[in-house]
Amino acid sequence: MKLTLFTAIILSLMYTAGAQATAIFQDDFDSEGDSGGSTLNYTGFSNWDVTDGTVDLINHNDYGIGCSGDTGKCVDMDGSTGNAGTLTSDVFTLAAGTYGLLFDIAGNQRGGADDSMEVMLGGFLTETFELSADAPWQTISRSFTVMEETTSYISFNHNGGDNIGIILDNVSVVPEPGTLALLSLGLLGLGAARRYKALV
Ligand SMILES: [Ca+2]
Ligand SMILES: [Ca+2]
Ligand SMILES: [Ca+2]
Repeated sequence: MKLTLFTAIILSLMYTAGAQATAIFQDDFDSEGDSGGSTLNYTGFSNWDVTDGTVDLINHNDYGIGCSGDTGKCVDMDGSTGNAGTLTSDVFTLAAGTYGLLFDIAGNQRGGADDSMEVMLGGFLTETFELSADAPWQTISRSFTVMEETTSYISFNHNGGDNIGIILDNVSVVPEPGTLALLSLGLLGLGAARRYKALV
């Protein structure tokens, strides 16, 4: 009986930790540009600057490109000027803790050579992704830990420039129940276990 109560307390604490995971940064590109249309060499992003080259804003199913979730808009990271783009996000603040960077990428969906794109989150993450043209949509998820409050940003830097690039959608940064949260859960659990033992 008491063990069940103990389990319930821990589960509710874990649920609380999960429920607090509101996004620090989130963009699905769906409200960009003209309603229901694509824009080649788009620069009007709400949460991003095109800091090098060009990118195309794609409305789902235009140019034979399907966006993530088969709806809305997404970004062809190699625009239409022969110089692939770099998207750099607005700056956001990260308190100390563990976070997840999540984004959806797919191959260019139009054939030709493999594409390569470097993804960076401030000084915390850097990774290069190589995708064949027919690579299906996939959600990439990477964790990183911030030791003290800082500002940061995300950048996606596509290599080359043949106007046919990796497709990007659904970028977010979310807090994870990190080391500190797990540690405090463990201490609470230890305390509860001690109290339970004392009652036996
Ligand atoms: Ca989208
Ligand atoms: Ca393009
Ligand atoms: Ca290409």
